[in-house]
Amino acid sequence: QQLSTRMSGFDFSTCDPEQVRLMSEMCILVDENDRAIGAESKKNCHLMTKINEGLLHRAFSVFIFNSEGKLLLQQRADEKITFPGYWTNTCCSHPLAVEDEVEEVNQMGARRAAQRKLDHELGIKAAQIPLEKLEFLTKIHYLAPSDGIWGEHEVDYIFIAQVNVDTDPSPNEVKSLKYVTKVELQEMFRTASETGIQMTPWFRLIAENFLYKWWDNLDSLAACAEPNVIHRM
Ligand code: DMA
Ligand code: MN
Repeated sequence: QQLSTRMSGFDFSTCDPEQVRLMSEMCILVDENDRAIGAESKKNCHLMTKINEGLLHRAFSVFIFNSEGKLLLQQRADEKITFPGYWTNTCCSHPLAVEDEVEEVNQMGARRAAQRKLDHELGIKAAQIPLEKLEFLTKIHYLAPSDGIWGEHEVDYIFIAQVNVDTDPSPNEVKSLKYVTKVELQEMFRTASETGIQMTPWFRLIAENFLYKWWDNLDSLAACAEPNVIHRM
């Protein structure tokens, strides 16, 4: 234990072993214009000390709406090392520095990563979310601390799909799921400080700046897309 603490600079000994293992996945490092410039472990990409040195990585955020127009939210598992127990959009993670997931044409790498994590986190099978069913909206560059040690600094690819899915969440990824209307989500954000419900910073940013406009246009999302823009928040 002491050895692992010394080697990693962080004591993972009380953490969920799978979440610790996932910290060695290799994320894609990018510059401010989302040009791939290398690869770095998920752990280093999310350490505030490294973020403060300028480390920036590629990520994706998926928003799934059902046929009634309700948004599927997840509460992150307590086992998550960053933002445990927080409520957030349907699914987020990172395309990895592997051949299938670095492909940039038509955002193929990020689409494949999204399909992989929708299954891994939520048990949504790829057949229910074909890659072309993910509507790519835009990219958002943001930085957000989690708890002092950990944080996010990402170029985040935003995807939306309206599809009824079957879910079977992984307990060390997802604590609970729920569908919300626009009014219910606005109420969650508005009352978060009183209810003690924690909402992830990227979800709040996206909600405050983009989400409701997209939500009103689920039938014509292509017209809302800004595929060549990186919004700085
Ligand atoms: C990281 O999500 C991605 C964004 C957009 C915040 P995450 O912490 O849920 O990643 P993972 O599921 O890979 O731990
Ligand atoms: Mn990240």
